[in-house]
Amino acid sequence: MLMPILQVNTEDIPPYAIVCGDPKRAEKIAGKLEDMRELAFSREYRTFVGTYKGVRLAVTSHGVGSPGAAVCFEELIRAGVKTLIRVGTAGSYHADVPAGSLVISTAAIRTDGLTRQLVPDGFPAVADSRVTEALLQSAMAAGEGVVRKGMTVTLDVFFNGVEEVPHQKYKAAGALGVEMEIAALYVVAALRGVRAGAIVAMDGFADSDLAAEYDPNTDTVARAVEREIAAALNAVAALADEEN
Ligand code: R1X
Repeated sequence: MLMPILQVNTEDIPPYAIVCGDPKRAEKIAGKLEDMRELAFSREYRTFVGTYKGVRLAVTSHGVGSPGAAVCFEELIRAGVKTLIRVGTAGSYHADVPAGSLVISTAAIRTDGLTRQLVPDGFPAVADSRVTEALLQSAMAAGEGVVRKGMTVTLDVFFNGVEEVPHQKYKAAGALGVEMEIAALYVVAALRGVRAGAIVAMDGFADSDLAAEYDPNTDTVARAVEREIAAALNAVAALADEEN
């Protein structure tokens, strides 16, 4: 069956998928696969399939923001994906988790509008614990650099308007950083009974006092993205190994 938005056929989609915002990053991840082929490039959703350490997986870009990303997650799941890992970027709240650090998101604070229209207030957006553990292990093995796990915030806002985003409160409550899609991933995965996890490379500081130096296009961030890609691919291999 053809998925209407991703434009991929169900029979081509394996049970594992790595998802990322940027179609160019999807291509970069796909470049590390054997027997790789591109299935479709529809809107912001670019999908590849291939094999890593003997495991078939899909790689799809989901664009920026929860509503569009949720379309991607939903169609991948309808097509047969059972494990989704987001490989993304996020802004940090903590000086000791600077640009170049990796964070594995155990849960997302739901400040987005999308999940409010899917589930009631109080419904948690949580990662699968086994996927989280596999990501942590593989991230620590993926080279030098800070690796942390903890809560992240999912916002809809990227550029501020006139309303204040309460970053200081999220930080005080224990969030490590902020991005724009993980809550959608965890809620859609929970609703559809599949497992999901996420790893993000910190690309600067979201906190207002530290945000002045924001530049996501640095070598430091590029190296962290390489590490998180390796971590996600090896997590997929480890998770598939456990199932065999
Ligand atoms: O998740 C956020 C969004 O997709 C992080 O980076 C993007 C915006 O640059």
